[in-house]
Amino acid sequence: MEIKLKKRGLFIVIEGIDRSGKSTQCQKIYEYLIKKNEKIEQWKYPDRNGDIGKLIDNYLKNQSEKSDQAIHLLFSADRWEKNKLLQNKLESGINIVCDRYAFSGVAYSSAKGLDLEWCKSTDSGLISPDVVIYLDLDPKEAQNRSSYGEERYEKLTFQSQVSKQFDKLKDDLWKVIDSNNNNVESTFKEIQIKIDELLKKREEEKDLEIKK
Ligand code: 2DT
Ligand code: MG
Repeated sequence: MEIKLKKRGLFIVIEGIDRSGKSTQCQKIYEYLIKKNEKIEQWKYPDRNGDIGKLIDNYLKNQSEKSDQAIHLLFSADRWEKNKLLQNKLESGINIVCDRYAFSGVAYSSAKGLDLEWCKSTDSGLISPDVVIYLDLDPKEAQNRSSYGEERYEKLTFQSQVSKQFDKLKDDLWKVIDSNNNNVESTFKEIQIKIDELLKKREEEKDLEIKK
């Protein structure tokens, strides 16, 4: 009998419109898993420091123009560039909590009128997350939060459209959390329940491997 104790890392994606509290909750998840002695890294898309991410950053800051299709492909390329690294990390047991992923890619680009299926197709084959935590926020509420409006997409009409597109992507993998109350702790409590569930499931899978 071969004993396989290798634990695959969890891939946790946080999604939502701008100012929905994703970065704050990513940090909370990170701290929570550190406390549990888990290996964990925080990732973020777009990765504004990378070669492709720099082009995206200029576009978001209105310092350059791109066609809707070209910017969509750049966002997608940014993910493909790191897909292998992501896979290696997960396989070596590192958990990854990621602020935005391909779901943002599809929601934001299709909100401009690009075909939903075409938007999805460019990310097809990327690693799938174990869960998509969606922080549900009324776009009108988002407007009142700090630093809103600094970047290209931060306008009420556009964010409302993005929110509608996100609704079309929700499936069984998603855990939707109402974050309109702006309460960091109560939002995190709900996330924690989901994470505990995933950790437990992974432990059970590991036990099964040993018994085989
Ligand atoms: P942040 O505000 O989180 O830095 O995001 N976006 C993001 C896309 O249009 N497509 C994508 O694939 C991703 C990952 C969402 C910057 C903006 O970029 C948008 C907001
Ligand atoms: Mg933003």
